[in-house]
Amino acid sequence: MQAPAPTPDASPTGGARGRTALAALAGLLAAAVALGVAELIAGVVGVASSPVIAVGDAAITLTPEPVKAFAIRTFGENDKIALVVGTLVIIAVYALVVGVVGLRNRRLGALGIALFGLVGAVAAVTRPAGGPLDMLPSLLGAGGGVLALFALLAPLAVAPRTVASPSGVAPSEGEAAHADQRVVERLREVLGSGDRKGAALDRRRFFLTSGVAIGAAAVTGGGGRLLQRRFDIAGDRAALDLPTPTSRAAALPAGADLAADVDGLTPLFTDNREFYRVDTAISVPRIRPADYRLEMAGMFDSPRSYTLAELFERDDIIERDITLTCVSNEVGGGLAGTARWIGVPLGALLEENGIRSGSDQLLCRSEDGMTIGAPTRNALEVEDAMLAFGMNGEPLPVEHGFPVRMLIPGLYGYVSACKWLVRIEATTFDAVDAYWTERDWAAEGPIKIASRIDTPAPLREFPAGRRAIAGVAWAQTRGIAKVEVRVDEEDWAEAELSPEVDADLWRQWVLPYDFPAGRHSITVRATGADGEVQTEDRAAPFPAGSSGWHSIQVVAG
Ligand SMILES: Nc1nc2c(c(=O)[nH]1)N[C@H]1C(S)=C(S)[C@@H](COP(=O)(O)O)O[C@H]1N2
Ligand SMILES: [Mo]
Repeated sequence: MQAPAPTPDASPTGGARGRTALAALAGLLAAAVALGVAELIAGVVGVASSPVIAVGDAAITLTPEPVKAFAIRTFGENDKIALVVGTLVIIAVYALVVGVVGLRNRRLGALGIALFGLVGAVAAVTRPAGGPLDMLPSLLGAGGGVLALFALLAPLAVAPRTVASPSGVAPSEGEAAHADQRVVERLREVLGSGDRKGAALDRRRFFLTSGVAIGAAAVTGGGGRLLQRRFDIAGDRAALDLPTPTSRAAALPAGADLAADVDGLTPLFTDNREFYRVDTAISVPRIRPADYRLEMAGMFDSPRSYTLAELFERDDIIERDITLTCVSNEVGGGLAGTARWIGVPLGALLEENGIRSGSDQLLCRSEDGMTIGAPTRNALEVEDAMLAFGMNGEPLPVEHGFPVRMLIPGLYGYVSACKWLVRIEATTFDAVDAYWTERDWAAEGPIKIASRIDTPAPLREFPAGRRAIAGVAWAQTRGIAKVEVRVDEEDWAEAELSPEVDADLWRQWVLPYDFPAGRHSITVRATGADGEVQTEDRAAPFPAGSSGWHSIQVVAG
């Protein structure tokens, strides 16, 4: 018995040019299917896991400052759109090439799409809040893309009419051998070089498959976008009006920000978009303002709950400048930032719920279930401790805890700065461990005094002569009194400090220095307003925060 072989209904060869063009189109459609499937999965996993968004985010993070500045200058508010369009154009060009390569070698084509998926997956999982699930859209999308590519390339290189090899074996075995041969033929068609001589081009099948691919891309992509809408709270956030604080932040003296005159020095206030971000959120919690409730529980005499409107309507709203620091910050690292925050005083709120004296820990719960254990004493006694909902003049960005987070000056974020805060349980350290404490980080995390050199950049070569050595120093709640700099084996020299504004705010420091040609080491140390001199003893961030002097090597040419 002879099964009919597939019969191409078009020209036997199709012409090399036409075939290549169709292969490029196949690549493009495969990419569309890949992106569509990825959007659909992102509709389940979370918006930020979409490869286009993740790659765009990564691109922003990896783009050097001058290029970013150029993009913002050129595209203004549309810089994000320009980035997405640019990303799509690059993907399209890449896809055209993958299609043509795939025609000659299916495996290479598949590899090209897999690589594309891998880039998306890595971008998604390495976001600050990235988790393993975030790789799914890119990986499954790439899987869909490979299938689409194979399906689309198959009609471009149909095997010539298969003829059963005559064999003297018994009919049943002959049939089996024939089936084997067809399987091999089919495999070759799918995996191997499809551009072999004599291969035919099945245009009708190609265009039918293309139609299916376009439909699949549109349905998955469109469906994914619809699904993702349920995550979107950008509109709700933008529509919020922050209340006017009854107590304003301390006025800034003229010339408060030394970064205006010193290239490379960290600005006094950190842009929300530049603000460091540390959290465990696989996908950022998105809480609608209207749905928000803050619940008080545990060791309170009269615990109650608050809507966002109730928090906004209070008459004790404060505005404060506070520098936030992460316990994971290495000596010289960038996990610190300063913002002007607006919120409700934490002590007053705890008192009005009748906090009991036996509580020494506030177990703060975030919408995603994460817990942060803050010492009750600091929450009550540190003057500017607050539940913040405003950051640098806007509602908290979603990544920084929208709509409400806690802040306690003087404590590292992991024991004080719970984002997406939905519940405060007054309890004790004996009764329960919070997330980080369970992982053996110190239960109480007072911020260690620290200083950092921002400029010159380490290992940088610059012309010999006068230039500023500058950076920031912080010791929240105590304040910075002095910063000293040592170049090579010289004596410590005192740097100029930015004006004292508030003890919770870091201070910038600057020391102009005449660099002779050659290699130099620069070291910085700070002294707190309480007299503590920053220790030279090195400690790693784990378990209670890093210590030691920041020291860099530079070369003056
Ligand atoms: N819900 C939640 N809040 C959190 C965290 C987290 O993982 N989840 N990380 C904490 C840590 S370790 C720090 S340093 C600060 C960082 O705040 P930021 O991301 O706004 O800079 O948030 C804290 N609040
Ligand atoms: Mo942190």
